[in-house]
Order: sequence, then C-alpha cells, then structure tokens
Amino acid sequence: MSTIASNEEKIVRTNCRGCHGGCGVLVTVKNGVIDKIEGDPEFPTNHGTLCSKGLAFKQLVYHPDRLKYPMKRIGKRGEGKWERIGWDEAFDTIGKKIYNYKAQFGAESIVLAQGTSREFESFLSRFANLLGTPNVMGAGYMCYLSRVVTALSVCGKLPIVDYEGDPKCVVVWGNNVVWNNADEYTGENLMRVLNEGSKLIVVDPRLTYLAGRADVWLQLRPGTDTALMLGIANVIIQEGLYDKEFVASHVHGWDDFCKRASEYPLDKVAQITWVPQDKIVEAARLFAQTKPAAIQWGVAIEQSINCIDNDRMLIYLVAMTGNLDAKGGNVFYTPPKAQNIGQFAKHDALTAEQRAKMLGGDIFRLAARINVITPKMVWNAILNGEPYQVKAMMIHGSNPVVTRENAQEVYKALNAVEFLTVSDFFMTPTAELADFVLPAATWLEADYLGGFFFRHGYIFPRKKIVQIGECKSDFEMFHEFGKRVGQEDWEENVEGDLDAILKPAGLSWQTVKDLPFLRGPVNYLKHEKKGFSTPTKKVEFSSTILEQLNYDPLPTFKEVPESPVSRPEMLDEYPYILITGARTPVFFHSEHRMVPWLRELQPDPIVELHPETAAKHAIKDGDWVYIQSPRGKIKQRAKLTTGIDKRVVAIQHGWWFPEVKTPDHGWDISNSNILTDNDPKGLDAAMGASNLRVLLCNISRAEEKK
Ligand SMILES: Nc1nc2c(c(=O)[nH]1)N[C@H]1C(S)=C(S)[C@@H](COP(=O)(O)OP(=O)(O)OC[C@H]3O[C@@H](n4cnc5c(=O)[nH]c(N)nc54)[C@H](O)[C@@H]3O)O[C@H]1N2
Ligand SMILES: Nc1nc2c(c(=O)[nH]1)N[C@H]1C(S)=C(S)[C@@H](COP(=O)(O)OP(=O)(O)OC[C@H]3O[C@@H](n4cnc5c(=O)[nH]c(N)nc54)[C@H](O)[C@@H]3O)O[C@H]1N2
Ligand code: SF4
Ligand SMILES: [Mo]
Repeated sequence: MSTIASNEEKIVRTNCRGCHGGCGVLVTVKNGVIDKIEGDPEFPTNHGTLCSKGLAFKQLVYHPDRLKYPMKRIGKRGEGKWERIGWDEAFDTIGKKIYNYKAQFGAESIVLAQGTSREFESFLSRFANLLGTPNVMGAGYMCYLSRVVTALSVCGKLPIVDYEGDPKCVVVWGNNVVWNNADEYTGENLMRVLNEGSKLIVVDPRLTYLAGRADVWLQLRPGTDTALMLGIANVIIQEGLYDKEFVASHVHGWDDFCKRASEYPLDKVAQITWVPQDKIVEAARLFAQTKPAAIQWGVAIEQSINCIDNDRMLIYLVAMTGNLDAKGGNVFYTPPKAQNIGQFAKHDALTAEQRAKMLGGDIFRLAARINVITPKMVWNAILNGEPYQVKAMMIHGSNPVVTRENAQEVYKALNAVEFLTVSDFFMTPTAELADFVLPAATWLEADYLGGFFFRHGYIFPRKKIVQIGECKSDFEMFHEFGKRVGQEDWEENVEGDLDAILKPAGLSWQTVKDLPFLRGPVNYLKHEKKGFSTPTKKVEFSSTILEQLNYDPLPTFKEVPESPVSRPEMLDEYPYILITGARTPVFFHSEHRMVPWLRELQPDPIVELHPETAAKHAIKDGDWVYIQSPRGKIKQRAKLTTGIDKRVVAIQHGWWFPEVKTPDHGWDISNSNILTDNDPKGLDAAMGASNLRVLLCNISRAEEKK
C-alpha cells in the first residue's frame, strides 16, 4: 500500500461516491493515511448526515483483498491463476486486441459494459463512440435511463422532486429513498419536509419505514402499478381535481388519455391491485388537493414489462395536477453550463451505419434513442452469433454474474466470449472469468467532477486524496485506451478532459477543484415562456414519439409475464409472488460484502416471509430457506414479518461470498438472479426492461447452513 507521503494531519473537504453519490464529507488524513470519514454539516445535499457505507469506506480503500496491480490470466478461465503485469503491458496488449477486433470484425464486435451509473460513464461512452461500437451495455434498460428517455419523449427532460421548494405532499412510489439515496436524491431532504409536516403517500408491497409513517399506504400486488396509476388518474379526472388551465394550455392528447383512464374504474383496479377502493380514492384526493405535491419514484416500477408506461404515468399525474416544474413539485433543474454527458461522450461521432448495428436496436426502439441495449441481446450475440458474433467485452464497474437476470446464462456467455477484460476494486465472480483484470481507483483516489450528468443541477468537484498500489481511475484507463487505439479527440491528460467538460462554463479543473459544489440557477415554470421540449411543445399524454416508433401512444397495464393471473397453471408448483432486490442500507448491489463493519451489520442474505406463510413450510425466523423458480434454486435466511402479504416473498439481490476463496466465490448460492428471467418476450417492448421484481416462486426449509 502506498499513499501520498505527508506528516501532517489534515481534513479534506470532498464528496462521497460510495453509492450514486452526492454526500459532502470531511476526510481526516493522518500521515497520508485516511483516518476518518465524516459528514460535512455545510453540504447542501446531506447537511452532515452520512450512511454506513460512507462511514465505513476507509475499510474498503485499505482492504487487503483490493486489486492493486493489473493482472493477466495464466490458467484456464475461472481457475484463479493470475500473473502480475505492468500497466504498459496491459494497455498495449488490450489496445492491440481491441484494434484488431475492430479491423477484422468491425467495432460492433466489441461490447463496452458498465453497471449502475458510475462516474466514468461518460468516459466509457466516449471511448465506445470514438471506437465506433454502438454496443454499450449498462443497467439503463431497467434502471434510470428508462426514466430519462421516457421523460425526454413525453415532457422533454426528467423532472426531479423539488424538496427545496417544500412539497406539502409527497408520493413515494416503489422507492426507499431514506435507505438508498439513489440518483439525484438524498433521503435526508425527504425527512426534512416530512418532519415539517408534509403529507406522505407510500405505494409499496412491503411495510417500509416510510410506509409505516405514511398518511396513506397502498400495499399493492407487486407488478400492478400501472393499473393503480391509471385508476388514480381516473379518480382525479372523474372528480374534476386536475389543473384545468395547465391541461388546456400544456397537454397534448388529453381526451384520448381520459378515455384510456376511464377503462380503469375503481372496482376493476381494486381487483387487479388488491388495494381497496376507498384507499385509492383517499390517495388520489390527498395528492390532487394538496399543493404543491411531488412524486418520488425509483427503480421498482421500471424493472417490469410496464417500465416506460409506469415512468410516464407518474409524470402525467404530476403534470395533470399542475405540479410539473412548479415550486415544490417535480421540476427541471438547470445544470451549470458545462458540457452534458452526450456532448462529452461524443454521441454524434457514432455514424448512422454503426448505430444501425446496435444489438436489439430494431427491437427496443425507444431504448435505442439513447444508445441503451439490453443484456440478453449481448448474450445471444456471444452464444449464438446472432445477429453477429460479439468477440470482446470490456467490463468496468459491474458484476453481471450477480446483477443481471438469468445468471446461469450470463455466466455461460462470459465464459464463452473470446476476450474479456474487467476493471474492479476486487476479484469478483465476474472478474474471475476475465483475461485481464484492471485495478480501479475509488472516489478517494482520483480527481473528478462528481454528478455532472445527474439532473439535480449540481457538480461536485472531488479531489484525489490517496494512491493505493498501482490502481488507476477508469477515466485514466479510457483516456489511455483511446490513445492506444488512435482516438485523437482526447486531451493531453485526464485533467485536460475535465477542463474540456468545464470549458462552456468558462471554468477549468484548477478553478473549481477547491469548490464544494457548482450549481446552475433554479427557476420554475419555464414552460410558460417556451413550452416543453417535445414535438408538440406540450406534455404528451398521447406520445407522438412512441406512436412514430410504432408503440401504443397511450399508457396501458399489462400483466407481468409470470404472475398468478398470467400463469395460473404455474401456481401449484410456484404459489408465491417473488419480489427481489429491495435495497438494504449497508450494501450497494453486489458490493461491500467484504467490508467488516458493514458485513457485521448484515452477515447473511435475507428472505422476508409472512409468519403464516413460513409456518406452512415449518420455517422459523432465522432458518435458511430455499427459494425456487423455474430457472433455479438459491437459499437465504428467513426474516418473518407481518409487513408483507401472505402471498408475497421478498429476497435480497447482490449476494456472493468474498470469504469463499475458490474462484467461484459462491456466486450461485444466494444470488437472486439465478431465479430471474430474461426471455425477450417478457421484456418491455420499448425499453427491453426485465421483470427483475416480479416472478413466481416456491419456498422450502433448507437444512444446512450456507
Ligand atoms: N434481482 C435483482 N437484480 C438486480 C436489481 C434488483 O433489484 N433485483 N437491481 C438492478 C439494478 S437497478 C442495477 S443498477 C444493477 C447494478 O449492477 P452492477 O452495477 O453490476 O452492480 P454493483 O455490484 O454495484 O457493481 C459491480 C462492481 O463494480 C465495482 N465498482 C464500483 N465502483 C467502481 C468504479 O468506480 N470503477 C470500477 N472499475 N469498478 C467499480 C464494484 O466493486 C462491484 O464489483 O443491479 C441490478 N440487479
Ligand atoms: N444502500 C443501497 N442504496 C442503493 C442501491 C443499493 O444496492 N444499496 N442501489 C442503487 C440503485 S442502482 C438503485 S436503482 C436505487 C433503487 O432504489 P429504489 O428505487 O428505492 O428501489 P428499491 O429499494 O430496490 O425498492 C424500493 C421499494 O420498492 C418496493 N417494490 C418491490 N416491488 C414493487 C412493485 O411491484 N411495485 C411497487 N410500487 N413497489 C415495489 C420494495 O418493497 C421496496 O421497498 O438505489 C440505489 N441506492
Ligand atoms: S449515501 Fe452514498 S454518497 Fe452518501 S455517504 Fe452513503 S455511500 Fe456515500
Ligand atoms: Mo439501479
């Protein structure tokens, strides 16, 4: 371990990126070593609060198992035999391989892959675009980018809850922001408005902390959100509670939308969703009659065949009640005048000819508009050569063997791909399959402009504090790979690239590096002057873009492919509805299982069961339980709770066991994605989103421990 040498004790003000990021921190550095990470009381997004992951991050930085230098595989795939190499050899060999694959098979034969939004996303996309591959695989097909492209299509931009504007009613729909601090949000801001008296409506099949303190909790049948949203819209329309002025001036397709909503009367919606009619009415009235009101949502409703219809229905509910871009509603923040991600990533550099080769681009046509592909298409291309052979994959910051649906197929495909590189902090089950493993720097080990692509209007400059081994930032890796394959657009060094991002604002890295944050101006109701950035300049309740792409211009509810209603014949064998992946505060997806302070808080994967359901199978609290779907079987440990319906089972995602020292690291023991499916017929037709949340399962008591 090497660190920047120093004898003094100093406190560095920076911001954390242990998850999606955005919490201001004060890092105490003693003799060049990080001693303590604390919340920054003066930071606008977290006001001194910090989560367990931020507090424990120094244990990740200095973990003895960190990857510290580049390595080349010397044995067979998955055998765990590695040889240390230098960066020059790594860049040279990988650069040459990529160059040759492009020359021989076309750039599309190379897939760039990443996980949830990492800071290097723009660098990775820039490398891909300049290389000429349209194939960048992330999580956007079922998470966040679905929100972005849907909003882009129906109202011009993704609207964010304006906590600063003090909403008086917040709807938290399938989201747990107080634990997850996802994307542009920190839960602390929701807590403030609630503590100041804001009303709360929660839509969640589980009794979360927020559901427990809600004025109205709608405990719906998982996967039926679209029906509930249409039902609520129908009540608001029938009772005349919508903003008539806004609708008259700023809505396209209102009449058609009202007709569609009228197909969801209360009795039908209650039957589909399990939510009693009076509760639906109560929620609709409270939301529509309290001003201002906002809707806070996240990924649970996107991991569904109804993905984009769920996203747009919530935008419509905000818009029809006059809360779109209104103070305290869901608003369009203006970022500082830096380059946006599309500009820096040089999306324009990808030729139409190459773009047309995007895997699944002709199938998931809305996703293709923002260069999002769905993993199933990549596995098909690797395993069956359809529509062409994918030869190489470069994975940065993702652990698809654990985090992507149908994990057995993912494992098979990553074993089969001809050339694989993985950049990570640790040797994950995915990294074990690589030809080259690259040691990545964490947020404490690199300079960067944090959050510049989020929609909260902030940029958080973040300075390098320590150097661990030979770790390099992914920014530097892409910069260097770019140069090695002859891309001329990169600046002299990464600092030059950051300068280029800041140039439109007349700033540079040196001028911003000591600032806690930059922020664009906050102003509301911009549509009153210039309308919305859609083809009709209105909020499109009937979407002209979706119509053009040959999808239903109006939202509709579809049963998820594996539910008691769509597959009643399965119920004998798989009687329960399974939801997967509700977050736990101490882990981020498949990360952090090796961090002692965090693992101590949660040593085992947890399956939530209603006590009566558990009793039927002779399962007691704390027992290991098998959970089985048509794809496979895993085990997790029972937690009995009356906060879940008797017909529903909830498991955690992201589990592998770093303490298992064989190269498989127990990736298939408790991995939720052994159970999930990726059959293209069940994916959202516009986005390619998979039904990670809702499927059918059975349970039984497992005798052994892990
Ligand atoms: N069943 C089920 N599966 C799910 C979900 C679910 O709800 N249910 N949720 C899904 C969602 S929403 C998402 S976004 C995906 C996330 O999927 P992933 O992004 O693949 O998940 P992570 O485990 O966060 O990240 C994988 C790896 O990135 C490494 N890493 C972290 N930061 C960096 C970095 O800066 N550089 C590099 N090189 N490596 C880094 C970590 O060490 C970790 O091994 O999971 C999805 N999977
Ligand atoms: N600590 C921590 N923070 C994280 C992450 C993490 O892994 N750990 N992951 C990050 C990522 S990439 C993401 S996408 C976000 C996700 O953050 P959120 O969007 O908040 O998602 P979840 O916590 O997965 O799910 C929220 C709630 O959805 C409920 N739910 C499940 N199925 C349904 C359904 O069918 N309908 C409705 N209405 N609700 C349902 C669950 O019970 C759960 O309480 O969190 C981010 N932040
Ligand atoms: S919520 Fe995320 S950014 Fe904030 S302290 Fe925790 S890990 Fe860091
Ligand atoms: Mo996500």
